[in-house]
Amino acid sequence: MITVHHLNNSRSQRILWLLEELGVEYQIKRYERDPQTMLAPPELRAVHPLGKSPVVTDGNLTLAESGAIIDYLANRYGPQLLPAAESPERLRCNYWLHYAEGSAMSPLLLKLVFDKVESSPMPFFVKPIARGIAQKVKSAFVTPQLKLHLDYLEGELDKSTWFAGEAFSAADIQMSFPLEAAAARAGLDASRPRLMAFLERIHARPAYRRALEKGGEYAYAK
Ligand SMILES: N[C@@H](CCC(=O)N[C@@H](CS)C(=O)NCC(=O)O)C(=O)O
Repeated sequence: MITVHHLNNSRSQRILWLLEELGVEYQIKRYERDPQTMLAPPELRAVHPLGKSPVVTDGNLTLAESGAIIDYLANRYGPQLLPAAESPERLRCNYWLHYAEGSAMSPLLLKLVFDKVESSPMPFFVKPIARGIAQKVKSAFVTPQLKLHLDYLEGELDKSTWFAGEAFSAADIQMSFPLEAAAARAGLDASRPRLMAFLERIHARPAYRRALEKGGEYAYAK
């Protein structure tokens, strides 16, 4: 039996969605973020040393890292979510499985961190310095990088309906999280209509809705 170690409001939501798309039986083990630090609880480290979500166990196998998990589950249980082996679409699918976490998430994470620096309570005499540094990093690096990635992604969805081509695939599930995060907190809006239409399309999928019901709190499904 597949077990998804699922943290509220997190990337593991996309694993639940994948499994709903595949129609495979699975169980969920739930973990709650610490409301102050937003970190996962220490119990998750008993499953994988990094203690991050998602982690999936399947028989004797324990697997972390969303892209690797999606690749494994789609190969093992759902070839229908992978383009034909050795096709150009398969290469594209593989590209997005890596790109989502390897490239797209970096500026999003930096934005989260520097927004926190700006808004965190601190002694009054440090505040202007901390704010100044955060704003400088954001304006010189983070905001232009976010724009670069979002413009690129908008252009990619002009070439094909879904990320790997004309068919919905595992790539779209993996790409959902950076795009949902960008819409929630990094300025993705109606000025990029293809990306917004992508989010609308995935949010309307019955499997996505079922995964939401099973997963519980998930702030990014707007
Ligand atoms: N690149 C990893 C990132 C894993 C990750 O950072 N997960 C977050 C949830 S979105 C997490 O567990 N955060 C809580 C923590 O770091 O304690 C993946 O895609 O699986």
